[in-house]
Amino acid sequence: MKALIETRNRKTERVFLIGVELKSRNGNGASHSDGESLQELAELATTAGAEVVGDGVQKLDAPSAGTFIGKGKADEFAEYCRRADVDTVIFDDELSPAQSRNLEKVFNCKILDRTSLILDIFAQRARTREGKLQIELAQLQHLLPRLTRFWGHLSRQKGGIGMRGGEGETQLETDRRRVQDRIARIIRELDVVRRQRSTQRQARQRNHWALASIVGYTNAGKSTLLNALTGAGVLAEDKLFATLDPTTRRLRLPTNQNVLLTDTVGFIRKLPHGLVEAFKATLEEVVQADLLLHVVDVSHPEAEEQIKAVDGVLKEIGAEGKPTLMVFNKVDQLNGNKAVLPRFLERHPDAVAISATNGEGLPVLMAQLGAQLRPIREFMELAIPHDRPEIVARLHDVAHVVERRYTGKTAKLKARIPPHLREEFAPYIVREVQTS
Ligand SMILES: Nc1nc2c(ncn2[C@@H]2O[C@H](COP(=O)(O)OP(=O)(O)OP(=O)(O)O)[C@@H](O)[C@H]2O)c(=O)[nH]1
Ligand SMILES: [Mg+2]
Repeated sequence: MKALIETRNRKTERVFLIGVELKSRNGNGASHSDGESLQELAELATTAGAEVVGDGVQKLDAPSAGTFIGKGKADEFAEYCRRADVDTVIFDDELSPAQSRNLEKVFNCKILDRTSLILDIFAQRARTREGKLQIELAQLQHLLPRLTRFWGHLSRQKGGIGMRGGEGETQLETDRRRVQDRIARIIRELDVVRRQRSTQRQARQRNHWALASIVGYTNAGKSTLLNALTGAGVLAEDKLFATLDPTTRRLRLPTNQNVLLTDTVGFIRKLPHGLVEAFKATLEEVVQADLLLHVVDVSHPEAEEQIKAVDGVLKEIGAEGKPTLMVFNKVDQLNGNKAVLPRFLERHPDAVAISATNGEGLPVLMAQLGAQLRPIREFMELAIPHDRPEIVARLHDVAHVVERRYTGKTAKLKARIPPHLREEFAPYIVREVQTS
C-alpha cells in the first residue's frame, strides 16, 4: 500500500502539526501538557520522514464537530501553512472522516491525523509476513470510511475538478469494494500465518520454560535490554517503533533457571484502537507470559505518563494484573537529576534500576527475575473430582497442563498455574513438583 507520507519524493514532505488543549482532558487529573504530546507527534512525523516546519495549539472546551478546531483558528493556521509552503497538516488526535474532508477544504492540502501517521510508520517498519498483513488490515480499515477524501486527492492530482461527479462516484464504489475484498483476503491469510505461529509457540511451551515478555513505551530500551541479556542482536535505535515483530530468546539465569524472553512492539499514548486489534495476535506473547518486564525510560520527562499509557494498552489486550517487574532503564542518563530515581522508587518500591547500555543493575535484575520466576517453575499436582468438570476446564484455560489422567476416583492433573491464580485451585492441589 502506498505510504501516506511521501518519502520517495524528490523533496521532503513539509508538515505542520496541530494539537488541542481540551479543558476536560486537563481537568481530570491527566497532567500531561499538550506541548509534550506535540513534541511526541513531531518525533513521529520525523520518524516517518517528514520535516516539521511549525505547530500550533488551540485551547478548547470541546472539539468542533465540523473542523475539530475552531473555524477562525483553522483559517489562521491555513494562512500560515500557505505562506510556509506546507504539504501536509497533521492533527494530534483522531479526526472523523467528515472533519478530515472539511479541513482539507480549509487548508487545501493533505490532512492526516495521529492515527494515520502511526499506521504509516508501522507500514514502513513491518518486515514479517504477519506484521505486514496486520498493518495493512489496520490501514485499510482506517481508510475505508475516508475513501472519498482520497478519491478527492486523486482527481485533483489529475488536475480535473470536473472529474468528480458521476464517474467519480462509480470509481469510488469500485474502490470501496476493492478495499473490502482485500480486507477479507488479508483476514484469511492472517489466519493461516497465525496458526503456524501458534504451533511454534506450543513447541516452545513443551520445554516447560517460564515465559517473560518485555513490554514498555516505544524507545524505552526494550530491545537494548534483550540484547544485553541474551546477545540477541535485535535492532535497537533511537527511533519510535524500531521493533514491530516479536523476538524470543532463551535466557539462562545464574541460578540455572531457564526463561524465554520476548521483546515486542512498543506502546504509545493514543495508540489507535484498530492497531491494537490488529496486533492482538502478536501481543499474545504478552498475554500468555508468566511475567512481564515493564521497561521505563526514567530519564524521559513524561515517564510517569508513559507508564500509565502502557498500563492502558495492557488492559486493552487483556494482560492486566499479570505479575510485573518494573525496570527503570537509562539511569546513566539521569546524571544531572538525582532526585528523579528516588521519587520513582518510592512509587514503585519493587522496581529495579538499570542501564541497558552500560550494564549497571543487570545482575540485580537477573536475581529479581529468578526470584519472581521461582514459583512459576513449580508444577502442581491436582486431584479434581469427576463431578467438577468446570474446574478442569478452567484449569486448561488459565494454566499450562502437562499431564492428565482421568482414570480412578478423581482426575489427576499436573499443571503450572500462574501464581496470581493459585489461590483459586488451592483446594485441589495435592503436591508441588520442581522442574528446571
Ligand atoms: N543512555 C541510554 N540509552 C539507552 C539505554 N537503553 C537504550 N538506550 C537507547 O535508547 C534508544 C532506544 O532503544 P531501543 O532498545 O531501540 O528501544 P525499544 O524500547 O526497543 O524501542 P521500540 O522498539 O522503538 O519500541 C536507543 O538509541 C538505545 O541505544 C540506556 O540504558 N541508556
Ligand atoms: Mg525495540
